Amino acid sequence: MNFRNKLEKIIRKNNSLVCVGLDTDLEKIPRFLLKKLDPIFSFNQAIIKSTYDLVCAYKPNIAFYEARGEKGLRSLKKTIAYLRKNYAEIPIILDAKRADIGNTSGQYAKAIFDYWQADATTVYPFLGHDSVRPFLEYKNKYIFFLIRTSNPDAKMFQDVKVKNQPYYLYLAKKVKRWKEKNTGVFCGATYPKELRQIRQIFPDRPILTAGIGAQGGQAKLAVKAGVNKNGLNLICNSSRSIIYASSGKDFAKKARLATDNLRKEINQYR
Ligand code: OMP
Repeated sequence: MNFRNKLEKIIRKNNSLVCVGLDTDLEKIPRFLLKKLDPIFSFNQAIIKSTYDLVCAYKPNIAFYEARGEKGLRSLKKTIAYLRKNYAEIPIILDAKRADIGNTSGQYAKAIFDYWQADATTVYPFLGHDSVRPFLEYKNKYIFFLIRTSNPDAKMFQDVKVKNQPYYLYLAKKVKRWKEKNTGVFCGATYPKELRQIRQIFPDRPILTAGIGAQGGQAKLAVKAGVNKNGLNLICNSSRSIIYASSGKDFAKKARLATDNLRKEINQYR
């Protein structure tokens, strides 16, 4: 099943637009887990077991695993294998934010889709179509183009005027004309006005957003701006405010509560 079908199915099944970000940092996980053979995997496994029926996707950010070298990469591999084996209906977005010349992108795409077995990933589109083509050739997979990032300094370059409009809008319109359709876009939840503009350009494509929670984005504004006309196809990632909801023995239970609270809040505004 391709990413889009998988996503639409799980959104309906779990009645959820919440994506839990598996941004697992050894410094932040409950101390008692450090006794385990693979603390990062044990943490992820517990979070997944406790939230799988409340989410529409999981998004591990590869930086958190690469930062720990071989050990971290092994934890990521185990996490993805665990998801594939036990919760195959839930899409995995491997957040890797790649961008390079086509020849190198081909290797990035191979790594993300063939080796890591992700369903989707994040890519910067601003090098142009030839740079992203190798990703797009994976027809059953999905690519989220970063159009408007969530950080405070996003304005610094993304608001620069290009042909009488901010660069992020110029980029969104250009990307829309590319013939491949296995693409969605990313816009930070911290920028609801921009999210609304981007939804108008892409009336029905899946949009990935992040920034609700730790970065101060408000669910109400982001959801109203970002869902399609059927209240679907907005993937709302939240990482720290869910996975670190507690640093005690009850961390998985508290993560479930945080996920469910966010799910309910989002559903109120869909
Ligand atoms: P929290 O702020 O802890 O909820 O994490 C947000 C996650 O979304 C991190 O993995 C970020 O790297 C990612 N993200 C952003 O926060 N801002 C962006 O502009 C883009 C992303 C992303 O591509 O997911």
